[in-house]
Amino acid sequence: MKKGKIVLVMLVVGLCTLGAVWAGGSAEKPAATQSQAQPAQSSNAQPIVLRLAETHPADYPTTKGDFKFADLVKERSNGRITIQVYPSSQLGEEKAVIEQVQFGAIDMTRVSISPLSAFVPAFDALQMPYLYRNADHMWKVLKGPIGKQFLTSLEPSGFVGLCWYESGARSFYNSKREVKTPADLKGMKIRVQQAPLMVGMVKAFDAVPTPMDFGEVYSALQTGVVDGAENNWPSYFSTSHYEVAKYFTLDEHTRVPEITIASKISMDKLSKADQDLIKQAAWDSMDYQIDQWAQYEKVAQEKIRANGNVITPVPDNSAWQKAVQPMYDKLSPDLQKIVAEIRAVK
Ligand code: GTR
Repeated sequence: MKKGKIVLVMLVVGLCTLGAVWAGGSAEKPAATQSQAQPAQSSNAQPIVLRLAETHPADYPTTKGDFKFADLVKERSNGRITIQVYPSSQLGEEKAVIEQVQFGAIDMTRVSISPLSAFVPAFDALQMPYLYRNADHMWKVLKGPIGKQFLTSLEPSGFVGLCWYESGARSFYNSKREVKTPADLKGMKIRVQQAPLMVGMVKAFDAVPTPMDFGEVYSALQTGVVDGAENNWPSYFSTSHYEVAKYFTLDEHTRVPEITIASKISMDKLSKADQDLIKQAAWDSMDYQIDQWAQYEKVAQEKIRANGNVITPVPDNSAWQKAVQPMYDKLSPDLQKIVAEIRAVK
């Protein structure tokens, strides 16, 4: 081969490589060999690798949902699309990860809608305290037209909403004393997710909100930087917060759905067929995650009780509900309308 031809072949190989990376988000290597012997293939046939950030460890039910989602994508694309799940906050804490998803540095993430609401405030309407009658009510909302509308509404903010996951109900826990009524929370320093709504909620209980990353809460509880926090049974257990904050009050003040989102920048690089395949696979992983959640929640609860933690039941939550009522009054008329629609779902 003449020198000029060799340079040309190298150039073509180089361009194909670039093209494939462009086509596949933070995609992987293209097949450089195909430039010579085989006919050119459409960008659809190139391997695509997408990175998904997850804050929880590999055995946590949301992460199991992520793996299920990745398996479905791999299977349905005949191995062409890989979703690499990075558990245990390897790619960063939720707020920073959401920012990176927004500008396309991370392709996907599974997060709580609380930190997401700092970017898309309308999501407050889906996480108001004592909004849902129970988990069934929440799932009717999320799987129905309201939930689907919320997923779609993310696009102008740079995200593509893929699916919802279960996250149980959140309750308060602390290292200081048994909390039986909202008045017992008064003055306590409570860690919250980085979301204005959560800050407002803790203030509504006359406690002192301290927003911080999830990964910092254990040592903050241990060193007394905060007196308490709030979360569901599985997170209280998997983080070992139950070992440093033994008082857990079953006030179940809110159900905050989990969500899987993709970067609009990453998704726009894919064909419409691949986007649809990914969206459907995420949606189809939901029931598996809900089932994993139920199993893990039961085990977490048993282990925490066996550890001797002080678990305080709340048979009548009317005082708790009353404390957060002003938060509803302060919502914008648009969000009040959505809240009314959610409540009307039977
Ligand atoms: C968990 C949720 C995490 C994270 C965490 C927190 O329930 O699954 O994604 O948001 O709460 O409190 O920061």
